[in-house]
Amino acid sequence: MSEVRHNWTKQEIVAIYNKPFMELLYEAATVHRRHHDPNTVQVSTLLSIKTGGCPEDCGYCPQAARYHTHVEGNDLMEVSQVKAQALRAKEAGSSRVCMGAAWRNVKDGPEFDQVLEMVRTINKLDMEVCCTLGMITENQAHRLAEAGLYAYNHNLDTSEDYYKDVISTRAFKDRLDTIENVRKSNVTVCSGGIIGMGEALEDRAGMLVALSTLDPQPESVPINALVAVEGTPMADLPPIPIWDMVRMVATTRIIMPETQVRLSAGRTQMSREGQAMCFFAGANSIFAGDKLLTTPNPDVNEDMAMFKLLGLNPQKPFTKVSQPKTVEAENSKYQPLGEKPRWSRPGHTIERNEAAKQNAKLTD
Ligand code: SAM
Ligand code: DTB
Ligand code: SF4
Repeated sequence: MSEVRHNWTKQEIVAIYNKPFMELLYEAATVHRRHHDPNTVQVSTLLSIKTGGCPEDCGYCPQAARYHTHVEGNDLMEVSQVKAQALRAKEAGSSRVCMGAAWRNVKDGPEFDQVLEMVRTINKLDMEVCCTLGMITENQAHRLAEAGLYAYNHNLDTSEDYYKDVISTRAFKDRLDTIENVRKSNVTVCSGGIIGMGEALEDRAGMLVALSTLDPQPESVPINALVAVEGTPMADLPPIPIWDMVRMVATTRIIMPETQVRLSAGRTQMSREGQAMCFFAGANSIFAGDKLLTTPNPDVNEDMAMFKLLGLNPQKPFTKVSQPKTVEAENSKYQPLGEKPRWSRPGHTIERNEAAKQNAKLTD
């Protein structure tokens, strides 16, 4: 019988998170070994294909146009540039490329067609392709699937309750709707969140309830530590203790045993010992490359040295799910529908987001 449960409660999750540290680690490592090779870690490379200028107000994000940050906006990258970067990532030992765009949602048209071509190109390099492009419709998910997309990243980021304190330009339900649309295609779901945004433990647990009660559970769950970027509303939040990261990873591993848990943003602040504890607690994926989307990440050579030290091996592509077949644009079954989906715009006021926006007006 499958060990995967879809009825976890917030109380149960809080109780797991709060276990004595050694018991938590032991339990998580035991679950990890039953479902995964503990010496294998999947390595993804992030590529920001469209940087900055985003209309959303996510309080953590340096790419939101309304805040004044170090990020300079760029147009969508060319397919040839993306191919060159993917080849570099492959040579460096990466099995997956994750392409991020600072969009609220995908719009049918030449830019989306260009992204579909990027997906085809990378899949033909025999690498897993992931995209994170904001909200998408079911038709757009099918078109990405046909192009050969392996995974779609769309984070819940925090609990439904705390979401209202972080973002006012869309609602938690919009995120769930996109995940549902992805699920209607053959693309795997990558969804997780951020800790260190000033949320309570109940919010961390609330996010894990929302993720673990999805059926099926996401194939991958990134756990990010907030990268506090100057100019964003969360610039002054203190870094989270490593213990919180380990507890979050361990709890995620226990309640989502088959999922790949990704130790994501925030690794530049973590020692090797800290990261080793996360791997022991069940993390089995990382983002590699000297940049995340717009902020620094550890040097690739340092990561490879850490892998050697810990006896970890990079996971081969398509180990968990087989490679999708790419359908060429001219043979596509799905045509653009030109839909105008009604994603919500709650538009409530979030004090710290408002203050950062006002500050940006003064400094621009
Ligand atoms: N615009 C799309 C969206 O929001 O879904 C895709 C790109 S967005 C940058 C992808 C994810 O990056 C966010 O959901 C969030 O989890 C993460 N992220 C953004 N800024 C971050 C930060 N400062 N620290 C940690 N994670 C961050
Ligand atoms: C995810 O969960 N983390 C990645 C990826 N999915 C797209 C992004 C982290 C971004 C950190 C801030 C930045 O570099 O802009
Ligand atoms: Fe835009 Fe995504 Fe950043 Fe939010 S997280 S501001 S949607 S790029």
